[in-house]
Amino acid sequence: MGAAVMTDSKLPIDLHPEVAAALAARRPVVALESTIITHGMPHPANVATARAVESVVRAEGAVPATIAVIAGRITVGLTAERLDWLGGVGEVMKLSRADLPYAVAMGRHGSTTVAATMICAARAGIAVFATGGIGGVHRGAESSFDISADLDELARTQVTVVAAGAKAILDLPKTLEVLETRGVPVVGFGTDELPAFWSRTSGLRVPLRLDEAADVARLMRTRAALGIDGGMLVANPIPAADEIPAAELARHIGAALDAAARAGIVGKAVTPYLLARIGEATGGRSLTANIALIRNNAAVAARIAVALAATP
Ligand code: PSU
Ligand code: MN
Repeated sequence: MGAAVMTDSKLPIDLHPEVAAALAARRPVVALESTIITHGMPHPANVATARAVESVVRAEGAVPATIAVIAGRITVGLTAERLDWLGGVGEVMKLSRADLPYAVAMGRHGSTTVAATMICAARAGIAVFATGGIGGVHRGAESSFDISADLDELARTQVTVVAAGAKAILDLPKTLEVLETRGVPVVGFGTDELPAFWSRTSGLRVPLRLDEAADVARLMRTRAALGIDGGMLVANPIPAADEIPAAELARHIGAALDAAARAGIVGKAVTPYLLARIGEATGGRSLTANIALIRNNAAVAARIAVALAATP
């Protein structure tokens, strides 16, 4: 399972030897989250996708570091055995900033959301992270107050997150407003529009645009040089061949939201519930699109990490 490397004497964090070696040599590393494995996709597509995403990162010349909490230890870079186990184990905690320390303190297993993965990546010294889509402001947040902790984390933790925007089940205009308010740069990668997860377009303009991984790396260095805390969102649209048109999805999203309301789904259960309902409603097409977009994000994240490692 790999020797433990303690990066801090008090922090129970284990870096996979390959990840530790890459970080020590300043070679490119990409963090990957695990909530998408335990709560975002059905078994066994979840495990196959997690493996495929790691391969994509490797093919671009970076080392993948999938992050999860295993028996209270923050594990940065899962072995193949552990990835298999996590994908099939069923009930594990979905960890965000609020509950990551609980899982560590109590020796629990947990998968890390975007927020918790950012925290762990930052502690390990990993600057770039790929996911599918970040959490954001939910529709009806004006009454439910449901706003993902991912947004706050982007505002405070210095990790660059490559995602196909925020998940289309959310209120995307409000999500953009919160990111703007909290000073999080939202960079369209090769696009002027905020991608809408399964679709390339949302009708919303992104405030910033970059077309090259090297320019994203340069922006990261400049932010660090300015002493600006917090991360940034690189919004990378799903490849055109894999997208589901937004108009077609709108119906399914509406139905899933209605079903969630009727079933009284709240809190952490909302996003996994909606993703599962939309998967059923689209006959698995939303899952296929989700797999395509996360692979695409992993490739871009790896290129950014490579560019970052190349410039002193
Ligand atoms: N990207 C995906 N599928 C997912 C997620 C991201 O393609 O399931 C997860 C991430 O872990 C993200 C979480 O942090 O969904 C958002 O959950 P919530 O809305 O409860 O904050
Ligand atoms: Mn929420």
